[in-house]
Amino acid sequence: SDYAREPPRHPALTINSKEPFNAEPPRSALIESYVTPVDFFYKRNHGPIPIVDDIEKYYVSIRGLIENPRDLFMRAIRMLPKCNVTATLQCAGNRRTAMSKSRTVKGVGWDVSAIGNAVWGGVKLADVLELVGIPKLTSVTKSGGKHVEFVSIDKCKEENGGPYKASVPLSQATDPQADVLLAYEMNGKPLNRDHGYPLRVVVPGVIGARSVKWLDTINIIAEECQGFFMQKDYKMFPPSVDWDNINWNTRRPLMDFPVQCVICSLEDVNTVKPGKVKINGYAVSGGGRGIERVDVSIDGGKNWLEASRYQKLGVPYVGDDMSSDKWAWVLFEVMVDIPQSTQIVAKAVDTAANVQPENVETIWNLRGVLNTSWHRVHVRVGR
Ligand code: MTE
Ligand code: MO
Repeated sequence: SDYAREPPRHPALTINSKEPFNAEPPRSALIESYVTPVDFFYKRNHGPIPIVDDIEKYYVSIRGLIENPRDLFMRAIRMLPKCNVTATLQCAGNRRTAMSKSRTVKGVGWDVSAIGNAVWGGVKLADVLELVGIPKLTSVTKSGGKHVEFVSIDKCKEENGGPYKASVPLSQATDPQADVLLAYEMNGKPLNRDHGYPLRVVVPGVIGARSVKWLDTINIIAEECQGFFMQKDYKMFPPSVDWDNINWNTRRPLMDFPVQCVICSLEDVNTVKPGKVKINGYAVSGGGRGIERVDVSIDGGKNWLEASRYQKLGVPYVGDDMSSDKWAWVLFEVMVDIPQSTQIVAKAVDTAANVQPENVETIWNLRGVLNTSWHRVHVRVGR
């Protein structure tokens, strides 16, 4: 079958769908380190994992509304200045299972671990586009190009057997500060097959769906990509829209993800001994916005304590561009005293003062995307 040559995977992953392979680590694995080990990084696919055997023959075609189309071999890509960007990738479907409990949604179920933080090594897309004659900070080319489309070599049934694709605005692609990468490394090692070998896009601060793996072609186009995953998926609809009255054209493709925060040190439900319990988790926001605050409640949201935040272990998180990784999550930690069985809640505030919605019902949507409601876990106190 098409799935006969899938790569090996860590047995501790929870498999949410086998073919295509979709899996996430136990939540506890996410808080063991700031940088998520590749084995424990969630895997989100829409088809079989492609095989690129001959790296010497592999190249990316750059074409479309540009003067000088060009095929870039790995050798040429590696000659550009190398950048390492620490960025959190999060699937828009993270926490979908919890949303489906309020009302059924369509999509692969995920607990809270469709997210990971990695050091991506590669070249800036802005430098690559400069090679083909598009200057930095360009929002439209002479021939009318306004978007940059990434086309993969994989095959998805949603594209009728065609490749996965997505686009970002040219202004973002040519902005060196936006840190859009063509990455060939993850955590200092060559990308593995699951994560896009030999080359993938990483769009920091944006839902994972735009970070196209196994890159084949870069198209400079006038309108945003018309592919399935841009136009018929990964959009957020109001709670009133259902499958019989949906009009996909009324909504924009999701890009930046909103502020998110999750408790990872407890499953729902865990039993703890009465007394001190350490609460740990992650918090992250999109668009390069930092985390201003993480609040934790041990009485279901009546009273709150502020958690401490860090990126590097033992170094308090400051949240300015100089001393923190602006595209990366922060881990949080707070000691609480739990005398009796209760509901523990966490919520974050980002540096633009955005807050999370209290209840999932108010943000329910039929595709089950962007569940950023307050994260709640029940603890039973026992012995
Ligand atoms: N790129 C290709 N070619 N095919 C895919 O199915 N899935 C996207 C994105 N890029 C996908 C893709 C989605 S929805 C997400 S969330 C991320 O890849 C997941 O990246 P990861 O598997 O490296 O964690
Ligand atoms: Mo995703």
